Amino acid sequence: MQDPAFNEPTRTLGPPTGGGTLDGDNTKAVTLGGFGGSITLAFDHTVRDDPHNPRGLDFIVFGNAFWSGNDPNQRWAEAATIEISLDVNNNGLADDPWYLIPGTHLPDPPAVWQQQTWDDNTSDNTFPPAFDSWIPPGETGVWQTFAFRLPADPFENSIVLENPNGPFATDEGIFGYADCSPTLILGDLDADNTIDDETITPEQFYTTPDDPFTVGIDPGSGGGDAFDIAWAVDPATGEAASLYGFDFIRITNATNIILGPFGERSAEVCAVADVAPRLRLLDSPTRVIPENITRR
Ligand SMILES: [Ca+2]
Ligand SMILES: [Ca+2]
Ligand SMILES: [Ca+2]
Ligand SMILES: [Ca+2]
Repeated sequence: MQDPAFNEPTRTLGPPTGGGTLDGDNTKAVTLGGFGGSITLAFDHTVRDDPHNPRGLDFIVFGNAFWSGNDPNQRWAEAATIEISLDVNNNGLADDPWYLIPGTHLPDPPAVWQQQTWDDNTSDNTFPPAFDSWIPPGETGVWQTFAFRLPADPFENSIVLENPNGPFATDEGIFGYADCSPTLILGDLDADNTIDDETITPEQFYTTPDDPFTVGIDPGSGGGDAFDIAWAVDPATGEAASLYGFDFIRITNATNIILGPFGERSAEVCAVADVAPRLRLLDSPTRVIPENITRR
């Protein structure tokens, strides 16, 4: 895009910089580019499908989405699909099978596997892009990108991503995709864009997942879109992947739309976090047996 730093993939490493519910913060954002644009990231450890994680949610992807008019049922959002892969052959390379999180709107992934052809001849409008600044770094000539395309309704037809459950819904109708939910400002424990805890660290704040099934952001969560490893499926068969964890994550722009002056609709990624397991309370006795109390 216009700002070359938007294409700098190392920006996705480390914690996000939250913009809150009213605006996205782009200081750490990487744009995925047009349809099929993707980024693949590696963890230095296997992210586990850990039953101690809150609500069983194992990882969080942070983008620059925000609420339109501060209404959580109307999101400025550019959805991206999530695929995860376990380093089965233990060679440190992402050369193992990929599994898709289908989310709410990809019931039959093979039916929506699509390609987009691009070329670097911006004056010929047979293929996009139409501007030199949109050509991804390193691409020349003609190239293709691929993705599981999200349905036009609700992802492409309207500028704001509307909750299919209605304007006053409390149940979230769209989840399982990246860059749909705001990243809160560090220390804002109740999603009102004012800081409640000056001392909380990014490592604490941005590892507490929001409940993706309910509208709005849970108290204490730093926002973002949270995922359960158990949601992953083999995209060819729909069978559960049954992964105990993953080492690699691929995030792919899954909408194909060019919005006049806004340019390509492209998802942004600011960070990915392994959820912190819920801390166990101190193990201690839970009751006193009265008849056995002895005092001196
Ligand atoms: Ca899980
Ligand atoms: Ca490997
Ligand atoms: Ca607050
Ligand atoms: Ca939520």
